[in-house]
Amino acid sequence: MMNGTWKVDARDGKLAMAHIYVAFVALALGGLAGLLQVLVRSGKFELPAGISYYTILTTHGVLLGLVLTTFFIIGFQFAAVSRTAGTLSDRVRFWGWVGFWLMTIGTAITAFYILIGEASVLYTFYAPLQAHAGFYIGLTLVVVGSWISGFAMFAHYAKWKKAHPGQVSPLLTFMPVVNMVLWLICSLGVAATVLFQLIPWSLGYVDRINVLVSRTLFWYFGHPLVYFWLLPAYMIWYAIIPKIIGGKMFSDSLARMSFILFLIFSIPVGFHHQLVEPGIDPAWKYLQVVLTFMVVIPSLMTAFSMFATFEMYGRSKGATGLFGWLRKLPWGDARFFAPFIGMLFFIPAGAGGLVNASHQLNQVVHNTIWVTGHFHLTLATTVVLTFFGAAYWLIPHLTGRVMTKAMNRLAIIQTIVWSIGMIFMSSAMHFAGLLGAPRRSAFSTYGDAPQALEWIPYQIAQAVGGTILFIGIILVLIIVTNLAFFAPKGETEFPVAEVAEQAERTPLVFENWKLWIGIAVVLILIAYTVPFIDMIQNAPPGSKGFKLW
Ligand code: HAS
Ligand code: CU
Repeated sequence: MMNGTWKVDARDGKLAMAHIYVAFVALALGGLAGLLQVLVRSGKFELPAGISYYTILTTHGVLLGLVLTTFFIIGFQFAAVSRTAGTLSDRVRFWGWVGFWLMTIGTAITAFYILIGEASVLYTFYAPLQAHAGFYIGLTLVVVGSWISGFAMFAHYAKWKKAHPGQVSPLLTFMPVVNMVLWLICSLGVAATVLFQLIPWSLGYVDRINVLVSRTLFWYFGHPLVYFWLLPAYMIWYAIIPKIIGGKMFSDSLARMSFILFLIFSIPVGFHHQLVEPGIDPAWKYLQVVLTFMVVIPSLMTAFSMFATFEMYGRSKGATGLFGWLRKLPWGDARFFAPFIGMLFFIPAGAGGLVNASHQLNQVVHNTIWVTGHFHLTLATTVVLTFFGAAYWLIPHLTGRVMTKAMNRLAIIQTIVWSIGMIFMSSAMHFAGLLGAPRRSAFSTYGDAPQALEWIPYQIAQAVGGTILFIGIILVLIIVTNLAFFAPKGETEFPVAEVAEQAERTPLVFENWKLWIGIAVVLILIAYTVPFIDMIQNAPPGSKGFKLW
């Protein structure tokens, strides 16, 4: 079943492609918004027709942070479970389509309210900023749709397990299941604040909102959200890249263990986004920072595992010396090159994350554009370049086409353009942030204050980088359109790696869901119960809604 010619069923392919189309449309529109932002922030450009900077910024964050990611991930995961656990049943596929349409309709509703200027509350929609209720209702549909798709994947997994008693499930089915369990547990938090706080408040049923509770529920969701984005990139690194380079996976067990560690540790850590927030006892912040450092471990395991895979492969091809194996890697293959550059960027990106998570250092960088620099390395480079690299084989596999040499070359150029653009933009953001430049802010010289004037060269570098990145977006859209509609017909492999011979057999314990979900729930209760009770018992009167745009 693990052979290279195994194909995703055409009907499952359609479901996956539907998600992928929406993802890339979101990339096109969200990328355009991003271009406008860096131009505005350079101070050399003003938005026409009285459009608000914050409307554009909300469009950008929602389309790229929430829509591109969620749609690509669910599409990719449907393809992955179909490829490795067999064709979806009609029922599972039907529910997959229900999920898709709910998410798409929800996205359209949310986008409508953002574009008419009724919801310029940014992608984190922090209270007391108040959007039109339609914004929150649209987002609710997106989340409910994603739950339905998650349950469809669980049902597919359960069917496989039933047909294969006592066997370890395929890695690329196990991993999507972990990711959807993670997503399900964490999105309960955002569902709670949206349904019980934000919607009644925006409809005027209640006048005031408990801001701290709503932000806490948001970050209970918001941090695992970033791992929901990251884990599909890790699926590609662990289970697909080794096959693309012609090697083997270092260890199946290690990959599963790192995913389980993400499931356990990625939720009880939301306070690291609230370290400067009053109303949370420092002891509880401390506990959640410790847990944040725990969730770094599976990323370090991943780094180790990737190095091991590359080195094992290089040495099997006769490489010598400490780094000789680097020369044996297939640099000319965009399916490898784009994700590899993503890995490389994750080294400084992850280091920046450790800075953010350190309570004292967070005082320096919080709410500065440093943080924006951080997530443009993690999400907009590491994760996104990996997704691009996957699209280069996934789309032709699903549409029955092949990538031409010319398109592969363009994809290599795309990766280089992206890297250059991001080095300019993200470095400038990090430096400007250290000098105190705020995030979530339109261009402002604060009455030509000397400190604000120091930021300007960096904001111009940001604009240069952002413009280069926009060219990168145009290039990837050209490639994706070609692969979906114009590339020559043919067979493209959906690569799935095999495990190295010397690796240990995978134990079944990784699929003891009661155990892992149980531990996750216990840690969540330990990390959140007392501070949450505090927040409710000592609640201030609450805030009315504000529309500051
Ligand atoms: Fe983060 C803020 C801490 C990872 C995304 N983060 C954000 C926000 C986003 C985001 C979107 O503690 C902004 C939210 C907002 O709007 O306010 N982050 C961390 C930590 C990690 C981390 C500790 N973040 C991510 C990932 C993201 C992401 C992943 C998206 C995908 N982050 C924070 C904190 C804040 C924050 C605070 C709040 C800041 C504030 O004050 O507001 C860790 O998970 C990072 C661990 C990663 C590593 C790197 C391992 C390296 C690997 C690559 C190996 C390379 C190879 C190739 C094999 C330790 C795996 C090598 C080859 C050669 C030849 C060299
Ligand atoms: Cu976080």
